[in-house]
Amino acid sequence: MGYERSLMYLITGVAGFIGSHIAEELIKNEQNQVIGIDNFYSGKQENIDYLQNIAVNNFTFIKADICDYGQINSIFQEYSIKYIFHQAAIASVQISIQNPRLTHKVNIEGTLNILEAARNHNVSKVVFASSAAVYGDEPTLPKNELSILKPISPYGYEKMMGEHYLQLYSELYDLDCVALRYFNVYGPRQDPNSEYSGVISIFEDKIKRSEPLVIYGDGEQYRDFIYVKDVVIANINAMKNQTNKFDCFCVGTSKKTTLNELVQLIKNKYQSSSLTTYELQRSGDIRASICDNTKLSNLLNTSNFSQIHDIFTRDQ
Ligand code: UD2
Repeated sequence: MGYERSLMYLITGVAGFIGSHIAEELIKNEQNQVIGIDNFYSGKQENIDYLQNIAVNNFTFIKADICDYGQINSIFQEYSIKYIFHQAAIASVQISIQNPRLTHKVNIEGTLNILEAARNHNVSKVVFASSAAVYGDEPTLPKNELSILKPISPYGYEKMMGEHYLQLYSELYDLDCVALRYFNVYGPRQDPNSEYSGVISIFEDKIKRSEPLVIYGDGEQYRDFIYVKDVVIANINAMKNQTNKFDCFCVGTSKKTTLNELVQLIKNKYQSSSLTTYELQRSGDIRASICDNTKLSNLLNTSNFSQIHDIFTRDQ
């Protein structure tokens, strides 16, 4: 291919929520060549259509499955990929509990396939979508990069294993690797249509349909909600900035929002009078989740993250 290898990116899971936002940011720069892959397990064709519309001949989509090493290897043979954002996963705690063999295959073997392709084709750096799920319900808060890992679902365990594989590849094969532990990510294009979708997308969808909002538990549980555009900035800086051979960052805002506060913010935004009902706490629900993002703030050279209060008092 006639492309400049130094600017060739691969995004796995490019049709998904976060992958499509990373692609959107990268293709704004015409110097960047972006290859995106997805098997549409949860990704959406409409996200690919959107990216193809805004790209200036610098975005190539290939339908491919990270579980198929032959297919992945042939993409690396064709394109001189230098940087990988590995977002593809089955990102559901509940599916992992129901079908751990399936999520193991995608989240661990699929990740290993990407690392193997990276090793065999001289990739410079891999940035991996990890998750706060690696911490499980170990109660010490706020979480930081040195906090104890105690996953309580196959999904959390698979993300932890993914991180361990990245660390091994950095040590054994000199591949630069970064794991980003996403806290609760929200923003445009998040799919509201599953029972286990992000709570913000579910609540916004329900308000638009004038349906009642359901809070599981007393609503005083809290999360560290981070806007997807800040997650994109974290990804791009983790890729471009100097990091340790293997490095890891908590990707959150260090601010907590309770579910009750969230409901009020969303209702105010849409001037909605939708009912809120309270139901039993969801099994396996974690009461509190918040990170200390000092390390990420140092990487980004700012502690100025979008705050949920600001996002919900202006248009997204
Ligand atoms: C997040 C991640 C999950 C995993 C986990 C690790 C998302 C979407 N999920 O799960 O992949 O990493 O963290 O800890 O980021 N809720 C309601 N009503 C609803 C939906 C949800 O009250 O209609 C509550 C839910 O019970 C929970 C909170 O909202 O207390 C957040 O739920 P979530 O599914 O958005 O995210 P979470 O933190 O359970």
